[in-house]
Amino acid sequence: MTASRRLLLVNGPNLNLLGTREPEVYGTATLADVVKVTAEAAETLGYELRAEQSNHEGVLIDAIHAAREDCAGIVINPGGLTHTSVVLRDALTGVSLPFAEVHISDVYAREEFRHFSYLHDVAAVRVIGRGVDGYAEAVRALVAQL
Ligand code: CA2
Repeated sequence: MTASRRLLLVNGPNLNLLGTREPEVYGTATLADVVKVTAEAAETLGYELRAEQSNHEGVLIDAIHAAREDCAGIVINPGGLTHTSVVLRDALTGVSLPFAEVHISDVYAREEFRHFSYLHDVAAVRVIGRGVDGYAEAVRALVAQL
């Protein structure tokens, strides 16, 4: 498959815990469910999905850098790094791939420290507070721009 028909899905720290705790905030779907719905949305549009999750910032940066070689765009839920990481922002802008920022919960309805995103002004697409379905929405909106 050519680079133009592949997307990278990145899930950041603690998202491996999806479906195990805080269902009132994040729902009951697991990370495996997230990967499945996102891959299905991509495949429907003729794209293959590669999925990565890590609790380590450097591993996420390496995955983003690798996408430069063989992906057309990135769907990312950076978890808490959204609100803290210049490094992640620099990686995403550095590879010059369009990306969609996804948040399962409505960060604007939560604590003030979740209201700021280091990605807000550089993301091609932002999908916030739509639950796990937001990943599929992000794929569709991102692919529409490719
Ligand atoms: O709403 C989102 O998707 C977030 O990106 C999730 C992050 C949070 O820090 C952001 O403010 C919003 C947290 C991910 C941790 O996910 C867990 C899931 C289940 C149980 C515990 C943590």
